[in-house]
Amino acid sequence: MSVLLCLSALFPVLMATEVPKMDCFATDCSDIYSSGKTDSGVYTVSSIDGPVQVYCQMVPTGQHERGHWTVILRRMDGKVNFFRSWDSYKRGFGNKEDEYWLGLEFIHLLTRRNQYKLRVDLEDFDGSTAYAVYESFSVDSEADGYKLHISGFVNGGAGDSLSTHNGMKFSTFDKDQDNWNGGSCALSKSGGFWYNTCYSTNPTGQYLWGKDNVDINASANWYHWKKSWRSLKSITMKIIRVM
Ligand SMILES: [Ca+2]
Repeated sequence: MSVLLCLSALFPVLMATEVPKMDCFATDCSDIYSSGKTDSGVYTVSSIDGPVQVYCQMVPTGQHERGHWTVILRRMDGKVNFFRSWDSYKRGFGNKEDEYWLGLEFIHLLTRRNQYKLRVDLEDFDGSTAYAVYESFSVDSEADGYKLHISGFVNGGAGDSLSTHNGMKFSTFDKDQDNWNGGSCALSKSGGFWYNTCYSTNPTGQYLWGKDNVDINASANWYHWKKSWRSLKSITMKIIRVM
């Protein structure tokens, strides 16, 4: 599959197939940037399982979060349903121009090969923003439950709502690997995540458009920013290669 797409990118007339922004040798957005593509947008990178589309956020030098970020999760308008099965979270879903989950298998393949840093960007419905950085981020294989490893928290005003999820396996409504013996966090909190008993952040929870008079306990939130389960307007999780 990937070989075919690479051939079509190299010989578009022969293959009669247009593959925009394809780079056969790019594994992530740092490689895309190195190949001369400096605008943010959706690009196609390669993995051993074939081509993968990602949103690359290219932040110019001179800005605080400069770099070439590979977005692994984006919530921004509630258009996509994130209450999905194990297979969906494994393979990824959504719209790369909009809301999506990149997929656990691809995230694992990336972070197995190189060392990555994670940044989480938050925005509330009043327009305030905050972020959190974890200097090291990796995800184990499916055989190990796609277990999360993070360390090196740096506070960008958001506080640390992810360290309680460190070392947890991933859970969905059809695969309960959390630490709550009394039930399923994914089922109770309407998402898929590295749930513990259950969470300090629930970025794949329900999108509530700021209507916090409903079930905010299952909302898309990040508790330590405002010591509240209030739903957020946007949540972006993105990674960048550091070694
Ligand atoms: Ca459980």
